[in-house]
Amino acid sequence: MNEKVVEIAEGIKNMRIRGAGKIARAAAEALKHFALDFSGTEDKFLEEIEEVKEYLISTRPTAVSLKNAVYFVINRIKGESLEELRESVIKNADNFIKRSEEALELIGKYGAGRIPDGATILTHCNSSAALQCIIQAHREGKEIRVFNTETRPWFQGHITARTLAKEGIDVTMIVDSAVRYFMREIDIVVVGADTIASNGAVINKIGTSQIALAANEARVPFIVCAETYKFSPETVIGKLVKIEERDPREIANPEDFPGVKFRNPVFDATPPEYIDAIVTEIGVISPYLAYEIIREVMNLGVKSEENRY
Ligand code: RUB
Repeated sequence: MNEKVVEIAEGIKNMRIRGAGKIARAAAEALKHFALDFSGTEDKFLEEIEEVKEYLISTRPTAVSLKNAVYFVINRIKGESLEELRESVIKNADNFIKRSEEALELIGKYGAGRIPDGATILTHCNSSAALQCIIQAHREGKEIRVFNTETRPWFQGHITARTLAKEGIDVTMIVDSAVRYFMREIDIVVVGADTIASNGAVINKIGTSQIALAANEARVPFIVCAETYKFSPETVIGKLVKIEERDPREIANPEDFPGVKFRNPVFDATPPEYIDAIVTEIGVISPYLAYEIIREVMNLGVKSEENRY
């Protein structure tokens, strides 16, 4: 297997590369490296790229952005000669990365509009899309304050807090279980997404659904920032989103707790009734429009499972 592909795939597996958007762009980059470095016949190219596809997709199970990026690049391969095939993969990968970066910019602009001047925002985990909105609101001159959860067990909240502080934004980090305690101070919750199902349910970092419940109880708006490639075509044909369960040693050393079992699911699903809006690069929508996004934007032929994104 291509060295660079292995490096990227292992980086995604061990979470050196993490966050649904970054994972997607890294997978596109891996396919580009495969094409750049390949030497052999056309048939071998097409055979090996299938192996690379399966390998990349196997690295993390929950974020559909990964599959959508891989299918975006592979479903658009054109050409007969090796040169044409290679160029096509490189072009598609570059195109995906460019579109993904442009999407973030637009999400920032649209999402910032939803953040009132003087708002206290709560965010969870570390989402580039959510941060883009928050930072954009700050750059537009809005006086904002952010509470962010540390996000157990991987502490992705540390990255969020540092990023916001570096931007000069007033940020306060809290433990995940303090969310409801602080909810009375929050004006809006802004989070990202790993996958959005056809019924509008949002799968994001474990704990997101509890935050949504607390926000709903306190009548605090809850918005999700997500590129359209976070929408999952296969949920239209009845597939359930697989929730990743990671090594319990991320929580504690089981040897220190004889007789105790541990579970470590790292994502959960927030039902659409707790979500006020999803901010995408094609506009701010209701979660109930998820099916439309999948059908129109991702050009889904429900007939073929392969025909993703
Ligand atoms: C990251 C996470 C993020 C989403 C969205 O989980 O749940 O909220 O991936 O991020 P992990 P982005 O750290 O386990 O990958 O907006 O950057 O795509």
